[in-house]
Amino acid sequence: MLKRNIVRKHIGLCLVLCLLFPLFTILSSPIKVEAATAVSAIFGGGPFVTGGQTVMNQLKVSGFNTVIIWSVHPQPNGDLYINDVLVCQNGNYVGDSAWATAWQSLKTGTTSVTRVEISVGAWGCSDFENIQALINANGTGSNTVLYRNFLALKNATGADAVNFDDESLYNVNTTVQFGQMCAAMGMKVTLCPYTNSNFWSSVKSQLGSTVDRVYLQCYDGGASNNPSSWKSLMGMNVIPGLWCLHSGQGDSASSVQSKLTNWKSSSDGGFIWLYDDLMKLSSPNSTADYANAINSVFTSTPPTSNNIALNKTATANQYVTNETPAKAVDGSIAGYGNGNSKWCSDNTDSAKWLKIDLGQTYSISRWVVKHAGIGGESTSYNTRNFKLQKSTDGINWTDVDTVTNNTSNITDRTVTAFSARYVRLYITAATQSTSNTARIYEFELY
Ligand SMILES: [Ca+2]
Repeated sequence: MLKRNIVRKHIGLCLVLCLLFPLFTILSSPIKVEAATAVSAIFGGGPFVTGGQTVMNQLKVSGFNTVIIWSVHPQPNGDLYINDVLVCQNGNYVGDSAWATAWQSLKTGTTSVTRVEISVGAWGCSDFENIQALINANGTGSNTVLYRNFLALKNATGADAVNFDDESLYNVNTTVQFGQMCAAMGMKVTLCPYTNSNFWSSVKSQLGSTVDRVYLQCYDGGASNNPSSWKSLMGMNVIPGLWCLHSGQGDSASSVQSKLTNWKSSSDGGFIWLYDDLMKLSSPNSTADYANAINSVFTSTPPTSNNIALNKTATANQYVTNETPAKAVDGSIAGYGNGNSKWCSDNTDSAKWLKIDLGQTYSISRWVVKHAGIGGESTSYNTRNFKLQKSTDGINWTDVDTVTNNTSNITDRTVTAFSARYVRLYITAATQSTSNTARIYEFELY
């Protein structure tokens, strides 16, 4: 509990101090990608409040599918703060309207995010003590200030669940009543234990299916936690969490992937603590790299037997009538004059490109291009210089592999496995000569 407790202690103190000194912030600047069905969650503090739409836009393409804002602090009078910001009072959302709009955007449009959670509690805070006093005084009915304020926060953020991060009170009765209150307003409950398994298993047992996720802290005070043991205690798979690199400590993305692989049989995914630290990192430990590390453990990837580009959506910088982008992914190499199953681009664009939307994220480790010669055309038309590019949003591209001075009819390349939904063939020299016409009979991905 050391490191995290230090962080949390600051935030706990902040809860007290920030009411007087509204100066406390945690922040910085962010990063990018696409999600799988297993849980890939990211906790965040200050940047989720102060980062505005920019942070939301980066989360949407991060590859994380669950975003958890940490943390909500109920006050003795029922007011709700997020970190040091008053957000709900007397049943109304009273925070910044732009912030609520940004949060509501997380699950809309092109995004990897499918779920939003609000996390209550932290080490060194009196949040659950305050909840206990409010419930003891007023109950949990829909007319109580606690209910009305949480409902207002749910509506403002689009939250699907409330994450319970009690690290001090550990009162089963209070926690169960509060959980039932959250369920009554249409939210799930998730638990975030690092210790005190008796308490958490009692809460799970009494709340039943209202609890649909257990985020197990496997860092800091929970560093010795065994997901398999906790799975048995809780009666359900857990979602182990690790702390990203920070201050020369923590887990790299590849270390996250390795640990989660070992825990896979007890897990429904993984989570990363903490976006505030993550946003200071860069590749190979970017936000997207961490999301990919989690997603890749739980994405079953059909190995190399199938061409995943086959009949997927293809677009291009330009094409000649009847020689459409789709003909580069139709599985046919019917030759020129005999079906002519190629994409051809002959305008003046200096770079030609063919973009494939795979419809979902795949892990890819091999790519194949079949050039003009395969269709019986002059090999002088074979593509000379080109690259394989990947993207998680179909807009921003990263080079994966580069081919120069190709003369062959077929290019068949193996690359380090990468995850992407969008892949692009990017051509910088279309032929062996000065002719600027690209002719691609087939573009394949495995
Ligand atoms: Ca074809």
